[in-house]
Amino acid sequence: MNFLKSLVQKFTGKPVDWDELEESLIRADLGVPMTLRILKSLQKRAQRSTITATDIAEVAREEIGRILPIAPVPITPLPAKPKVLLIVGVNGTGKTTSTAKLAHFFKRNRHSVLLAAADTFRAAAIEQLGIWAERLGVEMIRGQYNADPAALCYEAYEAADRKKIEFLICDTAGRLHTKSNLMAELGKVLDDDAIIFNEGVTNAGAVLLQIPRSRPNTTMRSGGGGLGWSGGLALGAKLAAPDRMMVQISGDGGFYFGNPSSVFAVSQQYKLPIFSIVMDNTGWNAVKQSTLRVFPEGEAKTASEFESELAPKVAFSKVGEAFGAYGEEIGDPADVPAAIARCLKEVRGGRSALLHARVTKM
Ligand SMILES: Cc1ncc(C[n+]2csc(CCOP(=O)(O)OP(=O)(O)O)c2C)c(N)n1
Ligand SMILES: [Mg+2]
Repeated sequence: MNFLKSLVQKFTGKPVDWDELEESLIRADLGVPMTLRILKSLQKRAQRSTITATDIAEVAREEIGRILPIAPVPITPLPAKPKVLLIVGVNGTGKTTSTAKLAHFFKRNRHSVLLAAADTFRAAAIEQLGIWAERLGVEMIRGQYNADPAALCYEAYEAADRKKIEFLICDTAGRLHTKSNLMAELGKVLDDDAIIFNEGVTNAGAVLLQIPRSRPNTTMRSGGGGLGWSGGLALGAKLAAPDRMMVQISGDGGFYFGNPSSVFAVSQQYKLPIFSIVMDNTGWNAVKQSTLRVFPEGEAKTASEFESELAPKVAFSKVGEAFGAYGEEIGDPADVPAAIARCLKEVRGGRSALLHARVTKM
């Protein structure tokens, strides 16, 4: 374990600084309860003798061992279809290496394995897994960078099923997914009375799943397939219920159909402040996905050209600003909570806010 090695290095040849140790353990992603257990056990030892770096590693190993199951459940294949192992975790925790280790383990036990390089985000991730696949002599399904990882996993599953492979291991990207993060943060701060106009298309699920609604009539979807309704509807609702927060959420494509300049002009003229969010995935993902469903191996896929990209350099928030609204653009999950707070403050203060969020690319 690398983190144990680095712990030993850090604490060798000096008296233990408990605060520093606590911080190191937390930083190693052990979590608060495990960190406290390790510290407690070490402090008990410290009453008897001086703690060294080796003690730290030993106790950490012991305490971690204690929470692992005594008899691990063996991973066995399913009777007639591939068993899927989806490897998830934050950056730098060894997902790709673990994928390779698992593949090696299964192969050694005479099982068939297929790998899916579903980390289509991090530079060189696909090649890194490719090297492992080659060394281990297992097949790997790869896509292009920025390709939809879910579509790739689906494709890999079909291949595994067709070839009667027992285990499919999908290596995924370790980054935070902005759209879920964004909606989860919004879900935390909206009150029960706020009304959500969910015009998301392929990202509609993130809105539905992450914003809890406990009261009736506080969330709306379109009754049909036509896009462009959410801005106008949010304005109308604000007219009917001036004291409630109206949150319009759409994709970049849907946003265009809603005549946003008219929406913000009306909002300004009639003092109807709403909170609008554009989940910008750089295009019409629905169009791309439906093309792939009809022609999974078609020309469009081969050329990676779906004619569904929208202008990549649009500053959507400026459309709102042109009509006196507050505008902001974000792309980093870390900026989400503060940006939402600023927007809500503006809306409560009487002017609309338009948050342009660059989410996971289609
Ligand atoms: C008025 C209107 N024009 C065209 C369509 C066809 N259409 C369905 S989904 C879609 C793309 C939507 O893009 P976006 O809002 O960015 O959502 P994403 O697919 O990227 O999740 C289009 C053009 C429609 N539903 N309504
Ligand atoms: Mg889109």
